Amino acid sequence: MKITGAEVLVSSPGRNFVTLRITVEDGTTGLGDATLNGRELAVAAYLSEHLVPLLIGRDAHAIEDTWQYLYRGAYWRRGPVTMTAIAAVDTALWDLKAKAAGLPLYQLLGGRSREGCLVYGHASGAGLPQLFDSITEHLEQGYRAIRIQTGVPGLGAVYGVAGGAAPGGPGRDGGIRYDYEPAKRGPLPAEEAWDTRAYLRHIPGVFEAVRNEFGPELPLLHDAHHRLTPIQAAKLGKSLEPYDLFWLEDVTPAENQSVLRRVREHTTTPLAIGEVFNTIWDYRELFEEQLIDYVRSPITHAGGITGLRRILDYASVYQIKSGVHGPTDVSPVGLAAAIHLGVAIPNFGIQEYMRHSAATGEVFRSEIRFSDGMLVPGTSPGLGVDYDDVVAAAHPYEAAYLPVNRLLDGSMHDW
Ligand code: CS2
Ligand code: MG
Repeated sequence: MKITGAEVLVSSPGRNFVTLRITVEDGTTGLGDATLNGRELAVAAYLSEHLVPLLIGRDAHAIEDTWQYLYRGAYWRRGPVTMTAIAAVDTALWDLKAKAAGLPLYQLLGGRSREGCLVYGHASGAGLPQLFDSITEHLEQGYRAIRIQTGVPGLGAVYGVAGGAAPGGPGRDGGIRYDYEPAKRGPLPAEEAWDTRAYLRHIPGVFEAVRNEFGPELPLLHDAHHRLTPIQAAKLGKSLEPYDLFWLEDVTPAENQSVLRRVREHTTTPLAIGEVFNTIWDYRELFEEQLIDYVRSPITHAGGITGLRRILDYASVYQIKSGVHGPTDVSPVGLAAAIHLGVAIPNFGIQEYMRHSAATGEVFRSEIRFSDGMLVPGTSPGLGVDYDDVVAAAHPYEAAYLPVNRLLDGSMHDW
């Protein structure tokens, strides 16, 4: 099955996406998600200038050899741009292989281990009334697990909180009223202000109020988004123990993996880390010292199905489960790949699902369905996603950046 062509497709139906489409000699195509939020064109160029020329003429069935060829052959290994580009190639080749076999992709990954992938949605609100309204809306939509993010008294915009969502008003494209798109279009990143002490004082009361309103059973998640020192993370994890979180995410920047030992010493709140990681090497200490409970890497940024599958098999040795990243900057192609892998692996935990806009759904026609709080794959051969070039062409790329974060004294902080 010789590769005869590969196109790098950039479109922006409300937000930027980069998609790789590989074509083989009989005209069949496979899709891969190459979207790296805020750095999309870096991956597009890496693909079009450096990887696509290497793919033409290769056997599309040789997925592992292609992965190793692109990983080792670059000499300059790892990193989000490289691994997102490799992920796109890998996912497209898996899509092609499953199409050649006439099977939905999960059948090539071991077949179903479960009916569907339990998902969690993103509820948010500047204050408790909006947050409660958002949680109620997600429950009414059928979500069975919910991440909650709120504003912090004294601060303006903070991560994860949809701004300007008028309770009762329609959401973007008629979707969830409180959905939140972090990347803002414009020539420079938006600047946000942060005060960790105000945040640490505020969050436990929010979870107490949510538990009082919605009861003890509902799985609740929260994302600290890399902003705490290890001892602050320990303090937060300990303060949230009475509220029995499903997980607390990205409590502290984890380039230095050993700092999670300090957090683990103080709290039993489950920890999820890894959405900014992109290789198995980023997890070694976290796994071998049981420092986390869920792996956050998405297929799109972890070297594709080949890369993430290897990471999750390694994680299963330590009873660590998947918690695959799934905000709207993972495209419907990357999300579909996550669901095909998620229904098959033995250590599935939960899948993030922030609904894409209707405009995105017109560019990417996906068979993945939301049903009974789960995402379920379709039965078509491959990923079950088609890309509409005509609709995509109506949405040209627009530069957009993730915000940056500064402490109240003006010094840079983690966003
Ligand atoms: C967040 C992401 O979904 C999450 O857990 O951390 O929304 C993250 O902020 C974005 O993917 C950044 O592009
Ligand atoms: Mg996160």
